[in-house]
Amino acid sequence: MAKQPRIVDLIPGPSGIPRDVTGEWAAEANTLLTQLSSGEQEYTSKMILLGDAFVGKTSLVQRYLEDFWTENYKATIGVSFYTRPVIFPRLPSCKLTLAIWDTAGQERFRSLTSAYYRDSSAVIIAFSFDRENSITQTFEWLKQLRAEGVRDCLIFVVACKMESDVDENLQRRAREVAQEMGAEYWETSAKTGLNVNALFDRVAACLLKRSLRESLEDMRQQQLPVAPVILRRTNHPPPPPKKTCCSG
Ligand SMILES: Nc1nc2c(ncn2[C@@H]2O[C@H](COP(=O)(O)OP(=O)(O)O)[C@@H](O)[C@H]2O)c(=O)[nH]1
Ligand SMILES: [Mg+2]
Repeated sequence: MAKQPRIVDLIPGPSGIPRDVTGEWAAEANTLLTQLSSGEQEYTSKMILLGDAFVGKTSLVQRYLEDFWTENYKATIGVSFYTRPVIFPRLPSCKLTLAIWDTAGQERFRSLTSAYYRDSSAVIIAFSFDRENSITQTFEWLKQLRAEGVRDCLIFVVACKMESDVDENLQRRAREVAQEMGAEYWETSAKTGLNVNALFDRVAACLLKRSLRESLEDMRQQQLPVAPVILRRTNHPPPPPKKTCCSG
């Protein structure tokens, strides 16, 4: 798939959660950047797509990477891996490469794919309303991720195929699921392109900011002054040890 850089300037938040307004985001990221003494910052962050088969994961990635859509279903075998450089015009000295891991949702590939979960910094847990069971299954996918020791990972619960209306109760349920997981909730359509770029831009922006924070933390750790050794000065030599019944 294509590797043209994606230029991220606007980072809208999904409806229903607080917006991470571009201005605020860039201001905070800039502050972090100025605190880092080295100029250029280049990062690679891994994100992974999980979710039941047929919910629309591969189509989402295809739309993001190639702006391409097809009705034809082609099952993902095991794992597919892509990278995409992301450029932030407001932060010209930063570059992020998104490493995108698209996994197969079929049970028979699960043991194969779970080994790829490690070191994920962000996860898209996808579902679609036409496969009702896939909503509850999102918890299973999160469990799988945790079982592989992935803890500190940004979670995005993503509804796919949202070009047509869906049952409001199911929609509410999906929002609750996301809230329970401490995740952002997004509604997308690979078919129409609805929110697809916005979602990946948001993931990239969050990951860049996180990387900047981590770099800053590392730098601070390295610069921590060594705890001073306090030498007690005495004018007199210490008194000789008292004789006890057990000594010399
Ligand atoms: N209507 C509609 N169908 C979609 C959309 N995204 C994917 N599909 C269809 O859903 C099926 C499964 O898609 P795919 O991306 O392969 O799912 P995956 O198994 O989760 O990777 C395919 O037939 C796609 O054409 C969408 O946004 N709208
Ligand atoms: Mg797939």
